Amino acid sequence: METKEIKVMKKILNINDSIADELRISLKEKGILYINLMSSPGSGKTTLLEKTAEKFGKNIFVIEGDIQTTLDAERVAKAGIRSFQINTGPFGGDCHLESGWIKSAIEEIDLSGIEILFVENIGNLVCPAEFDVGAHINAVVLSVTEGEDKPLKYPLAFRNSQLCIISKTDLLPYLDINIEKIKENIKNVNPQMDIIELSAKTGEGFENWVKFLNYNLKK
Ligand SMILES: Nc1nc2c(ncn2[C@@H]2O[C@H](COP(=O)(O)OP(=O)(O)OP(=O)(O)O)[C@@H](O)[C@H]2O)c(=O)[nH]1
Ligand SMILES: [Mg+2]
Repeated sequence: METKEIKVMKKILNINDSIADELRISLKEKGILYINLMSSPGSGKTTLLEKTAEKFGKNIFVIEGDIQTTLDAERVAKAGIRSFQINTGPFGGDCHLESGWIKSAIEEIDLSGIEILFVENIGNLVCPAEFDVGAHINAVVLSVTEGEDKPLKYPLAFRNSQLCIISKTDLLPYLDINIEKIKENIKNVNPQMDIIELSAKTGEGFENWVKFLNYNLKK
C-alpha cells in the first residue's frame, strides 16, 4: 500500500516536472521573464507586486494563487497590473500551485506586451517548494518578523530558490532580530542565494529589486 502511494506521487511529480520544463522553454522563447514568488502567509508578496508596478512599470502579469478569495487579484488590479486568480479551494484546497494549472491559465490569457510573468504562489513555506512551476527564477520572500531561524527550519524553499527577498526592513528598529543572522542562515542553506533587503512600505532597497529585474530581463 505504501509503495503504491509513493509510485503515484512520483508519477504526479514527473508529469508536473515535464509541464514545468515546457513552460520554462516556451516563456523564454516568447522573451518573458517568469518569476515564482513563494513565502509564508503575509510576508508581503502582494505588497511587493503592488510596489513593483509603481517602481518598475505596468508591463507585468500576475497569476495569483490562493485557496479562497480573489482579494490579491483585486489588489494588484487596483495597482494597474493585469492578473489571473487560481483558487484551489473548490478542488480540494491544495496549499501549492502545480505547473499544469499555470499552463491552463496561460492558455486563457493574452501575454502580448508582457515583460515579466509573476506567480504569487499560495502562502505557505513548505508545499510550494515541492512543485516546480517552471519559473526561470524562484524567489522566496522572508519578512523580518518571521524570525532568524526560518531558513534552517524550512530549508526546501530556500534550497530551491535563486533569490531571497528579506522584506519589511522598515520594521527592524522595533524588533529584537539580527538581520545578519537571517542572512547567515540563508547562506548556510543555500550559499549561492542572491539576497535583496527591502521595504515595500518605504521603498527602501527597492532599487536593488528593480536592478535585479532589469538584469534578468536582458539575460
Ligand atoms: N511594515 C511593513 N508592512 C508590510 C510590508 N509589506 C507588506 N506589509 C504588510 O504585511 C501584511 C501582509 O502583506 P501581503 O502583501 O498581503 O502579504 P502576502 O505575502 O501577499 O500574503 P498572502 O498572500 O496571504 O500569503 C499587510 O498588512 C501589508 O501591509 C513592508 O514592507 N513593511
Ligand atoms: Mg498575497
